[in-house]
Amino acid sequence: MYLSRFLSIHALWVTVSSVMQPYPLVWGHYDVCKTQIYTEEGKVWDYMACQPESTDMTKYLKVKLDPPDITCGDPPETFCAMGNPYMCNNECDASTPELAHPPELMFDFEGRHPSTFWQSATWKEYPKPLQVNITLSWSKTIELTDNIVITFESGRPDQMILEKSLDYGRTWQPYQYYATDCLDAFHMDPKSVKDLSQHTVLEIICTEEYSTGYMTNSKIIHFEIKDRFAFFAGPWLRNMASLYGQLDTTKKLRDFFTVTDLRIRLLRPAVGEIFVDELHLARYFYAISDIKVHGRCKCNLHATVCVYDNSKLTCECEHNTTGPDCGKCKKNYQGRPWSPGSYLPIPKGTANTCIPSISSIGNPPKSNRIWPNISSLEVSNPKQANVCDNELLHCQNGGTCHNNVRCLCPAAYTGILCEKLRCEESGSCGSDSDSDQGALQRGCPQLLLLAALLGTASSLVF
Ligand SMILES: [Ca+2]
Repeated sequence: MYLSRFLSIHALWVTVSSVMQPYPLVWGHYDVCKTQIYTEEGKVWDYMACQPESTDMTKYLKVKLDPPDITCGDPPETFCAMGNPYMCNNECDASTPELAHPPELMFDFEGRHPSTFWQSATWKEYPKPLQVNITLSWSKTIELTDNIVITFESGRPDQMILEKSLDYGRTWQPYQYYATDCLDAFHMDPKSVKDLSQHTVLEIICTEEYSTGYMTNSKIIHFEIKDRFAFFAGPWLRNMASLYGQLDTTKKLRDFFTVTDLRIRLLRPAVGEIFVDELHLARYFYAISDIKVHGRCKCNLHATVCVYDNSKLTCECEHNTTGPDCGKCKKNYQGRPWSPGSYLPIPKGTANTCIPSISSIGNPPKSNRIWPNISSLEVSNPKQANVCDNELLHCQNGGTCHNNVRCLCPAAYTGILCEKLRCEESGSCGSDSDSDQGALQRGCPQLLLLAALLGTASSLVF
């Protein structure tokens, strides 16, 4: 009986929701690019910002090793057992499938025992450094949505750099340094992501958290995407509106999570002691069983589908846009300059569709601004650039845009776009004793509903 009542309520909700179009049934996912609505002029399309779902991006990458012949087994060699450095009769032989450790074993399905893994040659040329670059290429800009996780089968390296490229491998920037001794290896003070803040979230740090020696049990290295999101969306990523607001207004932040390639630079294998044991150099090598990279194609909020065809990812562009990233207007749709979609206003964003060219009326209208140009994350000094306007970047919750540099928020709200409840900052939301009850009653239920809806998606979809 309860089930049938639930189903009828659910059916009613679906009916009400359909009538209430244009909002898609699920808010905050940006999974619909357009929907038909009824207006006084009849049926018309309503366009909204949209993006592909977050997915396992290792299915679409190409892997390259440098030096190319660094994988063990050609010629066959022996190495010491993991965890027992004095049992050195294990064999790696590239020509025998059971004894081979090729690079693709870093990306196969891991769930059986024992793990499958890639393994390098051993450090037999010591003291010449044993260094390996592992490059992962997508030939497409992608946006990372979850932690990069590298699982070692050997000890975690004493020194390693994770790097990223935004231009298909032409130039590289460090993402994070990893070392047992940051000062010694990279002349950097050790830090962890927890030491960062909203204002320093883009800082490149060296961490000692993941490099503790040869014999430790933990084999995992993270690059912490979610901890960085949490500076804006809260520890459980509930306040995604705030994160979306920041990603929209701060190009540098968005670019930080965007890559075309990643490069893992293994600079010194796990030694775990002060001196390298020169009599047993077969103890030292790199072995990786799994690499996880979650993300989505970057389609500038103009597509929900990204197809993999001929070993290449391409956005299926909507909103009259075209190009691998939907980065320009289609021919005959250049009536105004191309612009990416916007996450704001929540929940369905702004599509910024390309409109038909007006070839008969001279020059097309010029847009004042296409993308907000905040040059740093110092949002406490918003005079640096446009923060809001009345077209693309709306102040939320009844805030008004003041000279394009800041939102004037109602008393109950705060944040760069008035997206945050002031009571959240003081931790008094929902408290009966809160003096600003009126504001609470107006604001909290609406925001909590939004937070709940977004929260269901936050584990996978950012
Ligand atoms: Ca594997």
